[in-house]
Amino acid sequence: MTHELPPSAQRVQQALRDAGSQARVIVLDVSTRTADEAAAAVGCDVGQIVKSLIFMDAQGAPIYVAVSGKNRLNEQVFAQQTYIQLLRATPEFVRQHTGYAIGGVAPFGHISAMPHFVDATLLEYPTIWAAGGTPNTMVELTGAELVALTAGVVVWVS
Ligand code: 5CA
Repeated sequence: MTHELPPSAQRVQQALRDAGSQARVIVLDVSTRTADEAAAAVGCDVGQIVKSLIFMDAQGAPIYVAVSGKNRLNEQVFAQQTYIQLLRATPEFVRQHTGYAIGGVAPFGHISAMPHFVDATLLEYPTIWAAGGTPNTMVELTGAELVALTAGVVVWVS
């Protein structure tokens, strides 16, 4: 129930509802801070976990990339498709632009508008699981819904 969600997770739930999504953020009683922990907590393949990675572009603007939990993003492969050079972000940069702490970054409800990219691998599964705003909340949705809700550009990341 929404009123039981922590504030960051409520923000995710509200963003989903505002966008017309039926997806529901759930609270787990174990850590979902890493992709492996998240997969174990919800009982899915690690490839179904959405790693929400925040980078900086060459101008210092935030970029969001949703990466399958079984993939490691290769910056060269990404740049070949997008012409965007991804630079590592600090935890402070992540929080400043998303409003979420690392380990709980959701694909929705960010403080700053930013371009979204989605790993094509995530579209291979019937459903996927993303962080719900905190390191013990998750939300299940389809890859197509992730793409539609975030206006994400689908790319290969590895
Ligand atoms: N809740 C889980 C599954 S949805 C989760 O958030 N996983 S995650 O992969 O999206 O978040 C952890 C990611 O944060 C790591 O993959 C890593 O890219 C990034 N990260 C971890 N430590 C740092 C750090 N010190 N600075 C910047 N990014 C970091």
